[in-house]
Amino acid sequence: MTRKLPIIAVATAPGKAGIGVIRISGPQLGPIAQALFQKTLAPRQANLFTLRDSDGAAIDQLIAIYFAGPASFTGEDVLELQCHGGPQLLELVMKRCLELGKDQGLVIAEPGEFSLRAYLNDKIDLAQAEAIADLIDAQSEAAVRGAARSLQGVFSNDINSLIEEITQLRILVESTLDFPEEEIEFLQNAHARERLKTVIHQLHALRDGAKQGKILRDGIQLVLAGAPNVGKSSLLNRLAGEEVAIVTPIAGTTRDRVKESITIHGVPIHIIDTAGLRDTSDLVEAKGIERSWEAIRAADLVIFLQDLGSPGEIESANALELKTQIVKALPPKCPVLEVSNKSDLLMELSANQSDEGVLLISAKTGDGIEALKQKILESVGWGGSQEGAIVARRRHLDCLDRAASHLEKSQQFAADGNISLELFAEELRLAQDQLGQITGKLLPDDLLGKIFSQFCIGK
Ligand SMILES: Nc1nc2c(ncn2[C@@H]2O[C@H](COP(=O)(O)OP(=O)(O)OP(=O)(O)O)[C@@H](O)[C@H]2O)c(=O)[nH]1
Ligand SMILES: [Mg+2]
Repeated sequence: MTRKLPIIAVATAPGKAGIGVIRISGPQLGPIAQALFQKTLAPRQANLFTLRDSDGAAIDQLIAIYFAGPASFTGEDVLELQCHGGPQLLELVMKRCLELGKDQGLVIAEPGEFSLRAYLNDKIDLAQAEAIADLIDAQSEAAVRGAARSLQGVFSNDINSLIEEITQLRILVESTLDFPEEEIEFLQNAHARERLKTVIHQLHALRDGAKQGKILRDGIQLVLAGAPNVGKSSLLNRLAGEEVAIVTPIAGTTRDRVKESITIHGVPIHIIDTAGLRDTSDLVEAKGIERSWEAIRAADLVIFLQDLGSPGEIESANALELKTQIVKALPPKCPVLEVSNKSDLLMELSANQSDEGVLLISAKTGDGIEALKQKILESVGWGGSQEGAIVARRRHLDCLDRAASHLEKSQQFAADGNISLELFAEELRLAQDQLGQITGKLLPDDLLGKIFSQFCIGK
């Protein structure tokens, strides 16, 4: 994981393009640059070169830029070769570089190895390294901006200032540990409880922000579920703005899940239209329905769609039964949005009049769709503002959750009648460890390998 050999990889996407960039990083690239260009390159200058094969034949005319470590992305010496962007050509340039760098041990980089080196050389912390990957994978403009903010260190700075405050509190507490009789007095004089309360408050705010950041990064898996013919596929088409799924008046039209991604106010929403839920003896339909349940079990949000056009008693009883089944199948904390479709069939009802929190829409006319979009964002806890938003991952949320629970425990050990400064301090330490894992301080090695191996090669 921490090999010191020089590494090389194509940094640009595969395929044909105007240029393709190859990046080389190593503790000392002087000899490799010398072998490639027969001269010493001045740092941070564009140098036009013709790269030649061992027999002198030209491979490409390229621009080389040399960054002397530590003032480079990885913190090591870095050579960037801007070649023409053909896959075969880049392969040839790579091959020639590997030949010329053989004596220095030049090898092909592993996925994420450039970013890993940047992290290990303290150029960026772990949350920033992750933000690079997130910036590249961003699915919306808002996600790009969020990732850029994380990369600039906005998220890391918040985490670090929280760690700093916990450290201060720990220093205070631990310096009093040897004087147990002064515990209560200490807590009062040092305002330890108030300070802890403030830290918890800040952590909650940070967690709320990270929750938004996770939505921005990953989007929301929105499952359209309900009985056959209620208009699930019509709603998918309406939200997507095109005819993605087949719509017919025949109950049981949709079999396979139909997926389409949209964005609502910059938030990526991955919509999954499913087979209508009912008892059936049709083998194909039954398989489709099993897939509907699978989708519901993995959802971030389920829209339970009903048909206003068939409001009979049997239908209502069936809908209630179905809703109970869906709620049972949901993953923890997954909200269900009850929506009634075909409001156009009920002229006497106004489209935004809702009955016990049930939203009325018409997939056919588009009535109520804007309100539904708002409701979708609200239901998953999207705060509405992208200003200052960062991107975050499940890993970050888990660390923040664990840190919060340690801080809450430490609060218990500072409560009257249950005071234990030792346990108070210990919980503070555990909370601090969790926060440190976000930026990469105190991270187990195997976890580090796992995180970076998910990056693509050349990153
Ligand atoms: N009047 C009216 N008809 C609608 C509306 N939405 C859907 N329909 C009709 O209802 C029928 C069923 O629509 P679909 O979208 O195929 O319903 P579904 O829930 O996907 O059905 P399955 O795939 O069979 O589960 C079609 O004839 C649609 O044209 C609506 O808002 N108003
Ligand atoms: Mg359908």
